[in-house]
Amino acid sequence: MTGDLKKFIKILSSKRKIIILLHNNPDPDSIASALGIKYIINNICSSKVLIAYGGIIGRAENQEMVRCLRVKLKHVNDIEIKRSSNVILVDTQPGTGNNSLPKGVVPIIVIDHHPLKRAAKAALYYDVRSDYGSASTIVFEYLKALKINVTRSLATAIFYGIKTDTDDIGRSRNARDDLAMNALYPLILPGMLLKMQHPRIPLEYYMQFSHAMKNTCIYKDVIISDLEDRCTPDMIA
Ligand SMILES: [Mn+2]
Repeated sequence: MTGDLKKFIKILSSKRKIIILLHNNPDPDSIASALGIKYIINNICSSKVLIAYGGIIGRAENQEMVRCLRVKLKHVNDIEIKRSSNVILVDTQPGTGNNSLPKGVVPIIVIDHHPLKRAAKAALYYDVRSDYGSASTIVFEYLKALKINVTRSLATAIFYGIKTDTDDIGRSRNARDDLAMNALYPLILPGMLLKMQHPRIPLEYYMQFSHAMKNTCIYKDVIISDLEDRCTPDMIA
C-alpha cells in the first residue's frame, strides 16, 4: 500500500459519518466510483456512508443502472450538508459548478479525473488524475491495491463506468483504463450490463430527441439547439 493510500484509509477510518457527493445529474462513472468507495469504506471501517447527488437522474440508462444495482441515493435537498460534514467528492471537484457542494464546505476527500482545480487542494486528501479516462479506473486501482475482492455486480458497475466515460475505450486517455476493464471483464454480469445499456426507452425520450433535432442549426463547428424546458439536463450529452 502506498503512503497516499494509507492516508486515504486513515481519514476514512477516523470519520463516523461520510457523505459521498456525486456531480449533478450523475452519470455511470460517478455512480460506479461512489459504489466502489462505499465498498472500500464498508470493508475497512464501520463509518456510515451515504451517497448523494444534485440535479436529476434522467437518462433511462442511468435510471436502469440505479435500479439494477439497487443503489441507495439521497437527493441533496433531502439531506443536510454542513461545514462539519465529511464529504467525499467524486468525479467532480469543488468550484467546478457541476456539483451541489454548499459554499464554505471543504470536502475531506476529492477523487476525480478532470483537470485539477485549485480548490481541490484544500481537501485533506485529493487524487486528481486528469490523464485517466474515468474516475472508476482510479477507484478500481484502490480496490486492487487494498486487495479487496469486488462482487460481480460492483465489477459490472465499475466496468460500465469506465466503458461509458471512455466511449468503449474509444477515447481512453490512459492504458490504465484498458487494464482495469480487462481485469474486470471476467467478473462482470453480462445480463446486467445488457440491461443497463439497453433499458426501455420512454416515448418522451424520442419526442425530446426529435424536438432537439428539428431545432438544430450548425454554425461552423458548433451545433446549436433550443431545447426549451421540455428537455431533461442529462439529455444534452
Ligand atoms: Mn467521469
